[in-house]
Amino acid sequence: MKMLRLNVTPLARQMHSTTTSVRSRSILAAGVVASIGVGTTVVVAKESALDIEAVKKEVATMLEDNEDMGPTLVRLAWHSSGTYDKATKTGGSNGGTMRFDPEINHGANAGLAAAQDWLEPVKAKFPGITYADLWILGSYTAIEYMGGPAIPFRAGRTDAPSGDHCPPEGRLPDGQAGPDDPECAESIDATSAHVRKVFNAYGFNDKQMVCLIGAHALGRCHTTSSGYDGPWTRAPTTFSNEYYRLLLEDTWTVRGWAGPKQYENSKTGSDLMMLPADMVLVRDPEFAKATKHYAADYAAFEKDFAKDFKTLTELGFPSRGWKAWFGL
Ligand code: ZEM
Repeated sequence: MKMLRLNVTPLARQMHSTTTSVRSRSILAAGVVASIGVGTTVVVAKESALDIEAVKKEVATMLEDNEDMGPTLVRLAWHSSGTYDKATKTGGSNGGTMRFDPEINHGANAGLAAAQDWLEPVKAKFPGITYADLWILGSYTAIEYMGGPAIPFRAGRTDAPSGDHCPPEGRLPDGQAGPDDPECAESIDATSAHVRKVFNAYGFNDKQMVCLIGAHALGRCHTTSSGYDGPWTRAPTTFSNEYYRLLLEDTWTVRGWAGPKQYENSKTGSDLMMLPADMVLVRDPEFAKATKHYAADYAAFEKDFAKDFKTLTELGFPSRGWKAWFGL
């Protein structure tokens, strides 16, 4: 009996497992039969990489044509994952349920049908990958493309067959909680409590929530989607810790306009924005500790973000131990 040797680096192991698990559903016929240990037979792909690398390349080519898609692809993955509820072990990225009504029509998901459509040509070219996996892989590709960390991808999410599997609305955070005046203490407390409640329900602590919200270095608010308006940073398609630095160093005042309550910078222009939920990252003392830490140390942010975003996007997608290596 031939033993399969697995003396590879951790990153290579991840890539190996993704390759085999995607392949096991898509181009199994191309595989070879191998045996591991006693009496266990698995099919291992013969060629390397269907490949996750080829899918990533396809997404990267799309981003070359329109780099503004990058942040929205990150948001697609976040919203498909941020429906997880640790208490009931429901929701999360497994299932790709945001394809269906009612989830696609949840208020928080406004604008994300377009992001799903962008990935359709990739899905058409690589039908072996599930939507649920493609959305997460798309976000990892975008993060890397925008200069952020390479996040090891684990494939194997399945697509739910219908909207019957959608999670309930209300698990994703709102831009503000509590009284309408975001300057009052009650509103600041209520918004911090809201952010904690939402992220605690996924299983994250204060430092992890601050780290994940650091994704607001990317992209912008669209009045046509959330009603809020504008970018958080001046380099919205570059992964960075600029968001924390701006939160701490600029002066933020409530913007006088007809839209929902949001802040604008007043020290270095009035071209940027913060949500009330962003402002609690400096106004809440515990959150502020993490904000200062990440503003001062990009390497720490990059490292923690890679880890926390992987955790977020694997919520409800349980590790299957050694079997995951072989797509079982
Ligand atoms: Zn966001 N986010 N988010 N976020 N988000 C928006 C856009 C983006 C909150 C929120 O209300 C909003 C996380 C956490 C939280 C991104 C990533 C991540 C928008 C604007 C709003 C209103 C949507 C629009 O109009 O298109 C709140 C309240 C959060 C927690 C308290 C986490 C965590 C994220 C990833 C890890 C990204 C990349 C965008 C930009 C999307 C784009 O299309 O440009």
